[in-house]
Amino acid sequence: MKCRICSGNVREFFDLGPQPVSDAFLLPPARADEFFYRLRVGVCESCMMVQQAEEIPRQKMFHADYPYRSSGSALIRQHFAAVARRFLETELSGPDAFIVEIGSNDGVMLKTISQAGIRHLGVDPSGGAAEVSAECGVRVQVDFFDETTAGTILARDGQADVIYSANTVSHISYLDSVFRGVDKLLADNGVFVIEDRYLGDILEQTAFDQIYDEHFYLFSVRSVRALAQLHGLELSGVEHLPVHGGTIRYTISRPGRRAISPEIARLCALEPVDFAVFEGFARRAADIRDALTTLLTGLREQGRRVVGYGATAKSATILNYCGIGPDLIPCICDSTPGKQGRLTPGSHIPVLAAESFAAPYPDYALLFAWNHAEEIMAKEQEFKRRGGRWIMYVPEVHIV
Ligand code: DWN
Ligand code: SAH
Ligand code: ZN
Repeated sequence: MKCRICSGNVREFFDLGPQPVSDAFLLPPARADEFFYRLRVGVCESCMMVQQAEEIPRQKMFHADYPYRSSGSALIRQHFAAVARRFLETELSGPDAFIVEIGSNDGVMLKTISQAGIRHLGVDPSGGAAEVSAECGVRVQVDFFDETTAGTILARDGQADVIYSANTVSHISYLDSVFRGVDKLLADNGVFVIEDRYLGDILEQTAFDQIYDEHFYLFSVRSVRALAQLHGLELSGVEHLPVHGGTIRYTISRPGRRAISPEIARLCALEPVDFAVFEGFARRAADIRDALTTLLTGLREQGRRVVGYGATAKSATILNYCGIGPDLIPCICDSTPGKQGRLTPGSHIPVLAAESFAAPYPDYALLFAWNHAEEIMAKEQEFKRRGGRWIMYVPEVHIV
């Protein structure tokens, strides 16, 4: 297997078996022709980028019915409002400033920029989410960002002071085209700021559910530094954030334009280079699978009712890798309108409205949205008060 970034040799370390499109929630009844592919990941021996073996067509994942909405979490809304305010105070404080966001989804970040009257453009192929953002006053182009899109934006709007992208760049297999586009579009002193799940945290927490179709790459400081360098740009800053269970904000700029943060070298030195670390991760994931299925089977035998909480994209990996279906988890409660009334991909568990969680409360709730544990547990205190227990599987299977 060849690296999609640097053409180096990629060593596979984890085979998660047949997996569906993680956000393809099905209208019942389930159909026999559902799309599956074999999810395998490896690490490049040269640039250290963790990546999938097989690419699936981008239109299968991102389209008018893509259901995820960033604004579904209050903490995520706060996070992106703070990101926007910081840009407004710094990079966007000059005259006629312009920001482009790749993967703007429902406008959770650009809303604040738009309210400040600053020139902006969101680019996102998910038409339904884009519609929501347009209703919030966000200017959006329903498109996949790549070199061609960048050319169109440049000709129409000019260069950008900031190109921002959260939880999206890792979703794009064709990063060569994206970086050529960024190189065209970015002003000389501009910044390309990427926020994405951090490989270091994923390995440490054995959060193997962060591996699914959309997460084509798992970024580390080493691999993003190599990626920027390959495209004539420079990684100048990194910030480690708690969002989504562990995120890094990478600041990429033109060589020599910004001071290089010492945090880059510090984090790189902590990152794994030994293949055994990746093999150990895959072994621990298999242990989690065994412990979780044993626990759920035991609870079923005792006549306990266990429901799921949060029909995340991540849950597709857990459910399909562990072979968990409606016999063990009869339903998953979720606040996203576009997921409710549908079946989870591959595992065919009905998704119900968040309100049905209390009607009546189950004995146990399996928390698939573990990255939002604090927010959800604060909201669902009554469940605990009535004797309900949360089942967690990160960093290992445990009950709280
Ligand atoms: O990277 C990605 C991130 C940003 O979002 C995408 N590839 C797809 C998606 O991943 P995910 O589905 O794993 O994201 P979340 O944020 O863990 O999803 C949380 C789910 O839980 C949503 O479906 C909404 C739901 N939820 C809920 O029902 N009640 C969330 C909260 C906070 C709640 O209170
Ligand atoms: N930035 C938001 C949304 C992340 S979900 C957040 O952090 O919460 C990933 C988003 O990337 C989806 O809305 C999807 O439609 C979008 N996306 C996928 N490929 C893209 C591409 N090539 N260009 C722009 N957006 C893309
Ligand atoms: Zn490589």
